[in-house]
Amino acid sequence: MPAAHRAGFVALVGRPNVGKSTLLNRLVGEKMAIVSPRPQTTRTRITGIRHLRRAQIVFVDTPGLHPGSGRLGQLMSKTAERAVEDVDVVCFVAEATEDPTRLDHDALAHLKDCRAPVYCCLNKTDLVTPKSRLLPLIEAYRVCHPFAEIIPISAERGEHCDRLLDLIVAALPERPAYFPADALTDQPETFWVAEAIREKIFRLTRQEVPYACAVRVQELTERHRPECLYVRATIFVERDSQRGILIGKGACMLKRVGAGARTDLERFFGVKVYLDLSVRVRLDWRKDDKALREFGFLLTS
Ligand SMILES: Nc1nc2c(ncn2[C@@H]2O[C@H](COP(=O)(O)OP(=O)(O)OP(=O)(O)O)[C@@H](O)[C@H]2O)c(=O)[nH]1
Ligand SMILES: [Mg+2]
Repeated sequence: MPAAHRAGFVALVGRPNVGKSTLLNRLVGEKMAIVSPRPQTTRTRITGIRHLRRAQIVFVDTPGLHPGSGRLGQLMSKTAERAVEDVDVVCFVAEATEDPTRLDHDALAHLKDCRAPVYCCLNKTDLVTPKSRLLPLIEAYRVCHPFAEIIPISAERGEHCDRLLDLIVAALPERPAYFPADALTDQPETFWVAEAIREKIFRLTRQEVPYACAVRVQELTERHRPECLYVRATIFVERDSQRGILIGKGACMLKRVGAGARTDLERFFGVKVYLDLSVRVRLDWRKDDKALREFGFLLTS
């Protein structure tokens, strides 16, 4: 008897900056979510679909579990909290370098009512030597939640990620695929393009600036003769001073953001990309419900 086909949803949750988006990209095998060394990079629910011969796994990356401040922070927290509802498996991601005596019980509290099996992924094991130093942390996590399993991994290096994938597949229900075999995500291309731009802002600007930015793609069209993808996008900031920083002297910062994003987009789409970027001020947009809706921060349920 051939093994039955399995399919399901898997939420990746955990504190900010623990490597959830890096793990999503690793498990999907494509860069679906942006990654930065700063906490609270991911703002919305991001899906990435992995297709295997006998299984389809829909991974759901989430903003870090964090007591959100401000209207945007609250929406991000809600998104993360809701992600563990109605999924088949939860991966709780934490850092392997964490102090076992100081686990984050607030983040763990979100797993309390979770009906799905929860795998605890201790990420960034490449930073821990010798590996025996992980044992007290594994023990600390073991006693504080009935995890289905605790797995030390390195999302960046790929260590033990295949084993995690096997465990996830085995825990999924038997059912047909949810999405067509070529689907990588259920988000529109414009969202992905906006995120690629936002990633460069997160990597190139400092302090409050990356957090005060939102990106909207107004146009994404294929052009012929010469063959290219034309992208017109606006970066919204909250203040004039932030606009000045983002554009930079002689527009040097905006050029760096654009060049970085264009390289990623050209690699992904396989065609030349013409990126037309502008910066506008939308006063205090993170506190403005109308702007938040326009920029896509709407809870879907
Ligand atoms: N050394 C090491 N660094 C890692 C690993 N996985 C992720 N990182 C780094 O950790 C930082 C945060 O990674 P992200 O994937 O953006 O983390 P996140 O949990 O999605 O963060 P938020 O979206 O802000 O909640 C980045 O600088 C990554 O390169 C790993 O296995 N080893
Ligand atoms: Mg993230």
